[in-house]
Amino acid sequence: MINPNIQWSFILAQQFRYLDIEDIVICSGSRNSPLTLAFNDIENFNCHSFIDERSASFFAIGLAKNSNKPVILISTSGTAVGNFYPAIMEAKHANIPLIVITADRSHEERLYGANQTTDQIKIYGDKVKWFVDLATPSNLNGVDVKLYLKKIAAQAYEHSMFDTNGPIHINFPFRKPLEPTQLDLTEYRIDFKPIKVILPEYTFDSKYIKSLIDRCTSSSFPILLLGPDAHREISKDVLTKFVSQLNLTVFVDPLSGFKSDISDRFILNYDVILSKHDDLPTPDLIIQIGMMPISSVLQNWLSKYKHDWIIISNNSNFRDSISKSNIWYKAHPNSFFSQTPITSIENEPNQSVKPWIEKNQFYSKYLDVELKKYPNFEGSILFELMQKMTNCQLIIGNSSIPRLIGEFISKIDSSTVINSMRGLSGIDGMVSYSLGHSLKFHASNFLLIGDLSFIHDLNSLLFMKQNNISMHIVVINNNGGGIFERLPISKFDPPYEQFLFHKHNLNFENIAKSFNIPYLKIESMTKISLDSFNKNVVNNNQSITEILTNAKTSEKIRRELLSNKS
Ligand SMILES: Cc1ncc(C[n+]2csc(CCOP(=O)(O)OP(=O)(O)O)c2C)c(N)n1
Repeated sequence: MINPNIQWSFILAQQFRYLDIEDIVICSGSRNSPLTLAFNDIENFNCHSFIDERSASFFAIGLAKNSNKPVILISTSGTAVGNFYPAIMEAKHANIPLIVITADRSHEERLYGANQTTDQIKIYGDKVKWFVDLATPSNLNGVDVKLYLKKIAAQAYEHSMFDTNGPIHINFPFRKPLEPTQLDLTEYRIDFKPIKVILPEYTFDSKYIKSLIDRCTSSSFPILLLGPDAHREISKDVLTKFVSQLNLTVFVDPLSGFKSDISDRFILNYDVILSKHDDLPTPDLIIQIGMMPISSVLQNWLSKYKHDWIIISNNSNFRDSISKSNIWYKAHPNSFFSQTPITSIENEPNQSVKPWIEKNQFYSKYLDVELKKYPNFEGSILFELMQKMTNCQLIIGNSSIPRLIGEFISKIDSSTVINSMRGLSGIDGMVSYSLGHSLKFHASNFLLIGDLSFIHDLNSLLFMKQNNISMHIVVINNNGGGIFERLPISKFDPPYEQFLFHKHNLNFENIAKSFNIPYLKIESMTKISLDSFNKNVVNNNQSITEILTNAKTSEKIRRELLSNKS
């Protein structure tokens, strides 16, 4: 006999497959078993199995961000649903397409204290772009169930992908029995005419494009800010063309995914330059692609800025946390600039750019020399490690690591693909996210992460091990939250050490051992330890390297290197 729970799950899953969705992340549970059976049975879905919903959901957004296709995330009812919340927040802020399907009890079983049952209606509030509570599967007479579910899947897809990508939520109630009467599910695999969803592409009226070109060409010192995730919005080829033709100087955020290899007008060292000089030319036009750059020194410098600030972004958040921008082109930068018929060519850098280029080159050499003097400073460690990370994907955790890279790393190999998770800058789910982002990346994957962020997501190591995902995790272990050493609160102890810094004294070797992942401890950065690191990476598909550092000493050196005196 046909079980309607499974039949409905098959129809929904089949329509999703026709919409070219490939990855399904399924969390262990009984109420969602009709969905598990259906998605697992349909050919060409990649189903990933998780025990921890928080880890699963961050893994899903890593996958979705990498493929730019919706990933389906499935859970049972109850607290399992709540564990998706942080990743849904991240997906909303970072515009990641995610289709969350939570199993629930049928409508008549809710609200009366049934086990593992809570109010799941609109549980994610406005963090999701669209919500639907489905009808409970049954043999509905006179209702076209196929059409009903195909339309649900089509709308879910559309909302997750248009006009900005984001998370959506389908609550799916099931009445027992949840299992089929036989193992063979052939009778559920039905053929049907799917709904096609064709999404529009924006084109901009040429008068707006022309006005941007005119604005750039009449400016004496236009700056392009490439913020975090800019590489998701514009390709290197398109960027290279319009930067040189519009004579832009480019300030490159460490998480933008871009490096200095495009032209010498790409300024990576603005943190150290601005820390030491306050007399450099200021821009008279700013264009921003990607999120607001993370550097607080840069943000301070720009807080006095008074001219036009243009944001080009398809993101529905107005990406200006310092309230300086006054023009927003709601466009995907790549298609916007691909449409741009640029004619004005002025390849010689103007007078305002020259001092910036000189300082950028000077500090690139300066940092190379200075960092060598302090081998155990966290900035120097990142410098040395990043020299070794080529032809790979490098995912950068949150907290001090991206800031130190911005401040001290002046060269990143052009073969290194940089990624991060910056929607809300959480320290949660970072390892899981990296595993999702790396699953389909066919080269070495590295994650640079702080110790507290690593501890936050230890459950992910189970999935990493079981699925043999290629990943080398490098934990910069300063035995607490080193970032807080930068703040005035670090002088207020107690409560600082216990409640902010949070010393843990954990033994990471034992943790690595319990997951059977190759482990290396580096107590001091020497040539020998770097060679061991290389060997470990070359010989293993996975590894955990723990590098011991001292947060207070590192912060002292950091300040010295950035101060006017050095
Ligand atoms: C989920 C979440 N909880 C708390 C914070 C606040 N927070 C920001 S950085 C940080 C400490 C991170 O420490 P670690 O990962 O060791 O990196 P380090 O600061 O040493 O670079 C904390 C707790 C956050 N960003 N996200």
